[in-house]
Amino acid sequence: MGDPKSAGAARPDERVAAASAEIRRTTTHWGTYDFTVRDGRARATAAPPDNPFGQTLANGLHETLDHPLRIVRPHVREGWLEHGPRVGGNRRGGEPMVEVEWDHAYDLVARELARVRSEHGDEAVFGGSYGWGSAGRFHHAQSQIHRFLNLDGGYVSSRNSYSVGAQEVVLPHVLGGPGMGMFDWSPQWSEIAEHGELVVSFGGAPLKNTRVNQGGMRRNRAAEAQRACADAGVRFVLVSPLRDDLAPELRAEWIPIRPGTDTALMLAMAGHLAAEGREDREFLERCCVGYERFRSYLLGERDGVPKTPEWAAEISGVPAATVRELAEAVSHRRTVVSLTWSLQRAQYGEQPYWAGATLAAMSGSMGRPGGGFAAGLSMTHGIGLHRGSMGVASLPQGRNPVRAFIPVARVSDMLLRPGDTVDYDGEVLTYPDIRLVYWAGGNPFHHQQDLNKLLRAWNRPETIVVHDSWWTPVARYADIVLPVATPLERDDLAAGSRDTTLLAMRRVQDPPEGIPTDFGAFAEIAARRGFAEQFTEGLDADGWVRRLFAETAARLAARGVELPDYDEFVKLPDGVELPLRGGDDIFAKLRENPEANPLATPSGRIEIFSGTVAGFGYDDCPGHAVWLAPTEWLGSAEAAADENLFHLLSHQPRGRLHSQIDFSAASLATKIDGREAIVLHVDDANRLGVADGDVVRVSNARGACLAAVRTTEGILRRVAVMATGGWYDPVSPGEPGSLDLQGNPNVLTPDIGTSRLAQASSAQTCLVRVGASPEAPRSRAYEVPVTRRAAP
Ligand SMILES: Nc1nc2c(c(=O)[nH]1)N[C@H]1C(S)=C(S)[C@@H](COP(=O)(O)OP(=O)(O)OC[C@H]3O[C@@H](n4cnc5c(=O)[nH]c(N)nc54)[C@H](O)[C@@H]3O)O[C@H]1N2
Ligand SMILES: Nc1nc2c(c(=O)[nH]1)N[C@H]1C(S)=C(S)[C@@H](COP(=O)(O)OP(=O)(O)OC[C@H]3O[C@@H](n4cnc5c(=O)[nH]c(N)nc54)[C@H](O)[C@@H]3O)O[C@H]1N2
Ligand SMILES: [Mo]
Repeated sequence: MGDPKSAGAARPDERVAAASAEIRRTTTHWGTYDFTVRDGRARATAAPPDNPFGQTLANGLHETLDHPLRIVRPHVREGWLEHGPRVGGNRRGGEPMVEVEWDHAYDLVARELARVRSEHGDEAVFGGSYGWGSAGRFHHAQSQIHRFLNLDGGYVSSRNSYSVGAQEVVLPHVLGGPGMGMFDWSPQWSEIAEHGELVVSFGGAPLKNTRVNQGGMRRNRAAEAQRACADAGVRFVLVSPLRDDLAPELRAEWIPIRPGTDTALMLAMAGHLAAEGREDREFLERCCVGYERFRSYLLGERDGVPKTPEWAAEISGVPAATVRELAEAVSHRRTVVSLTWSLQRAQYGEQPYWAGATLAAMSGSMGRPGGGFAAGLSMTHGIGLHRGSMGVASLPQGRNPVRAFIPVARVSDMLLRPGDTVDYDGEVLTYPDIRLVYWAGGNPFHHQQDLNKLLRAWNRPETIVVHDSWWTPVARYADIVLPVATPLERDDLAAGSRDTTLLAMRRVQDPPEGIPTDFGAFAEIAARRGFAEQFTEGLDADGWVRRLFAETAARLAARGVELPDYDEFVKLPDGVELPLRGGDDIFAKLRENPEANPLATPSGRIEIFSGTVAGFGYDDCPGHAVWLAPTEWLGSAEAAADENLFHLLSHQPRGRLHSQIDFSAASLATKIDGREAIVLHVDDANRLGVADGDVVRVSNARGACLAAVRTTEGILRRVAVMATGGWYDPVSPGEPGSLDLQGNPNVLTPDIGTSRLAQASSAQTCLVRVGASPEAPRSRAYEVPVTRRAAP
């Protein structure tokens, strides 16, 4: 195996012709790839020949495996190793990490779990462990950690997602069903191509977002599916601060809008339809409840403010004539009201979703083919391509005896304010007193807002255990790090969500010597905790993958679909194509017969007004869609007084998945001199006296980072866009408030809930000051942190 730090990594263009070379195919969240393997090591990465769009994020993938940033031994933070766990004031991230023996590391984790559970109870363990992890049904990190912690006595969990946290909570009240179900109820691209006439796209459907798909994908088809709509003559209107949010091939009209004001625009479109009597009265009366009450709000009968195009123009910056024209078009044409997920990742993020669903219900297109409401078309690859799922088996997680949970984005508040209460979807939750945090497969130093607040919160628990494969930010900020195999070093079953291929993931190479999978590490700790047998059920990883395959085969057989024998299946490079099940078009059925096909809302209808939500009495999320001015936006007095204040949007990166392998060639190619870019309008850059490539300081009261300027004319003035996922790289690691050199927007974003209803992330509600930076120290995000060996 050799020293992984010196193992020569092949160049991406090195297509090996040697006779001993072998091609191995496996799947990642960003696609299926062929690896050239020689002498047991991966030498080159390529997309399968029939997937020309698939290469985007693969560039250099094999080079990440034997990279110096790989963690090859367990490590313990120096202060923790020498003085043991302590409450509060820990210096995580600011002390050297000390290499220890595997047995020692496993013993430490097992003893610490035992101590915390006996001294403080099972509610003192936080195992929410949010994160995308990797593709694979068995080695899925969240399933593994949750199964492990459940058998160990349970854990405080987290609910909902960063992706769609507001939609998941509000839409069940409005449209019924699980909030995630909305993806399968949305009109699909093929239906839009066939029947649709107009797509009004709030925030767009950027192709960069279709480069990823949870669980993987066999072929990238999103670009062709979108283009088929344009070719069929569907008109696209892009309402977004950023012109790039729709592919140029769609020839969209671009309506720039102030961030965070889409609700006002939608309400004014609805208000225009109401004032003109152009709404779909028949559908509203038969299939919806609460329209009259909403209508009186639109007309200003209750608050004295009619929601007119002029009113919305003032708020959103979209000219009144455009609002009027758009409203008319929506009511005349078969229309999809389409929203990106990022609209809800903002303060009052419930509102654009409720307003969008309401506008669609008024439009005449809801429940008709190729029309209606779409929540997240193309936000990951499969959404809009397929409805339903293949129904592949997953690892059973068991039962969690601990009831306490948090809305996922409230993690810092939980750690900072044990015993305090928080409103959530009609409940009052109490934050538990967390002593031990265990994370596998996620990176809170990527995903959480207000990283300086997170750091203060992160320093409170007694012990933090992390599994990761590289020196990622979350690994650097742990007390005990257990390095694990990467997905390219495991055999598994891949089944992407809303994908149609069941594929064998074949390990491309073995992990560095001694490195276990997450499963292997948990099995070792389970043995020390006395429940190895329950955790493994006597199976090794191969046995488990075979069991999941057999279970899948049995499920499919019941649906009349036959799978080959497992040993035959793993040899099929193209896997098996499977039919999807589930994913009804519930709105078509509702329109057809609401009595026979009620929605899963209290009334069985679309709840334009929800008595349930109104009954919660939340001032920040009343009983129907409303406009509420956010605390940070370009319409604020603060922004009006200072033209160097910008609205910062932090969107998904085009060169990687979140923060994963941020040091890869594909990710570095999107940076400028190893640092994240900030996109500014040319006029703004000129006014600030900065040009392309210059380093600027981006700051507000919460924090500051450096970023490199990239100018364009395709952005609304006074808006700045940064990609998420650059590895947090503070000048003084471990010290809250320290300048981040990499350009991680989450040192700037606010950590506030969307509202008392969903408490979801509000990352997009963020004003920053941008100014030239006299100094531009290099980012050291990809340097190996200070480590040492334990004294013998
Ligand atoms: N400002 C701002 N912040 C955001 C967003 C935004 O739009 N703006 N978007 C939010 C959204 S939608 C999301 S989904 C989150 C994403 O947040 P995360 O899902 O937490 O981000 P990832 O970078 O995917 O983190 C995965 C981590 O797990 C590790 N890993 C991968 N596979 C495995 C495995 O098999 N085992 C183990 N043990 N580790 C593994 C990776 O190395 C990485 O450190 O970010 C959110 N944060
Ligand atoms: N390449 C790549 N693709 C990904 C991911 C990734 O990490 N990398 N992550 C995946 C994940 S986990 C998720 S949840 C999805 C997220 O999907 P989204 O959340 O929808 O994606 P974003 O890229 O954050 O935002 C899309 C666009 O919305 C626009 N926007 C932001 N705020 C506003 C606003 O107030 N009004 C309007 N009209 N537009 C606005 C921005 O210009 C932005 O470019 O993406 C997925 N796809
Ligand atoms: Mo997400």
